[in-house]
Amino acid sequence: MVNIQKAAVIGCGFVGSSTAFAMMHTGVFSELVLIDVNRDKAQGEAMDLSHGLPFARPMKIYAGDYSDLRECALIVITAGAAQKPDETRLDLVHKNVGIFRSIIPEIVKYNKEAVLLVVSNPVDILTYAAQKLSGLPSRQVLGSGTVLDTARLKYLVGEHLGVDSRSVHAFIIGEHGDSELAVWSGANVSGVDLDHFCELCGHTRHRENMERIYTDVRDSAYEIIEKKGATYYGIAAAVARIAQCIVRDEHSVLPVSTNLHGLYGVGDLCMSVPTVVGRRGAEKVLEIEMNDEERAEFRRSAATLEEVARTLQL
Ligand code: 6V0
Repeated sequence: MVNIQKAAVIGCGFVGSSTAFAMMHTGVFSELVLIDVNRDKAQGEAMDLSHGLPFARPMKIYAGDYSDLRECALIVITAGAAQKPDETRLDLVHKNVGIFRSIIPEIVKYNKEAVLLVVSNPVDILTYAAQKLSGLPSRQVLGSGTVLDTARLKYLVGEHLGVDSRSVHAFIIGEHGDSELAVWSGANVSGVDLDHFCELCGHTRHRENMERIYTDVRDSAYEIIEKKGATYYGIAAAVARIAQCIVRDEHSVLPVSTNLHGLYGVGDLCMSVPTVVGRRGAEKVLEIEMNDEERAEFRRSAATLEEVARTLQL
């Protein structure tokens, strides 16, 4: 039996603790378990977060161990090494797959019903690893994928056009990393085709501007890491949004990382594409329209990940 309002965060570093903070403020959880290999860190974060509870909704936040995962409906995994300046997300792969080899069996020992939400990088490869290592149905194991990158895209397009980023409908898909792509062909502002909206705003050099925005999105993690050492608030907000979709069974469409199982011509591999997210995890993967150029870029992104996945022996 799971308690739909009980969740856990494994890994209480920058990302895990910020995610716990964002989840606490959604008001939809009654219990949040924090687990870290460094127990003091988990305890310190739990204390600090709990002191903010008089300003939030009543719930319990505590440091626990794997047996406390019983009854959780959602387990968020942010444990692992983070990118250093000049390191790509794919550089982290062997270190973090090693950590997942110890964490995932512990999770399924106590809970086979929770949705596992992978955040650690490289998120697509680690989502795939978590699917294989857990043996759970693949829809039950998803990654935060390009939900953050898509938020960055919406924010920058919104700034460029002077509109609320929530009115911008566009997706970054593929790898959460250097080979990701923007699906400009389907982008719109509340139903108005993006090119047309740009013209209405008096913007010329559309392609050049969108190219710049895409590059800024793709490289923003590098820039933030260069300036402040890590990224965590944006991803925390993205994870809290996904967590809320799961707990409230919202069936929202989000570009989470999920196993494509042959869709888009991609085999047994996790990548981000728009997906219906609800109580059972990645409930339906959508095959969206793309132009030929985007399709070719998507295939290149898949090939990058396939090459890495092949080396892992999962
Ligand atoms: P951090 O601040 O070093 O925290 C990592 C935490 O994991 C530490 O507290 C460790 O003690 C803990 N940890 C390590 N091994 C284990 C283990 N076996 N069991 C339990 N806990 C463990 O890193 P940070 O929080 O900045 O980043 C965490 C991960 O998130 C990294 O892999 C990042 O690359 C990744 N990010 C993913 C993003 C995304 O969009 N998906 C965005 C930002 C960072």
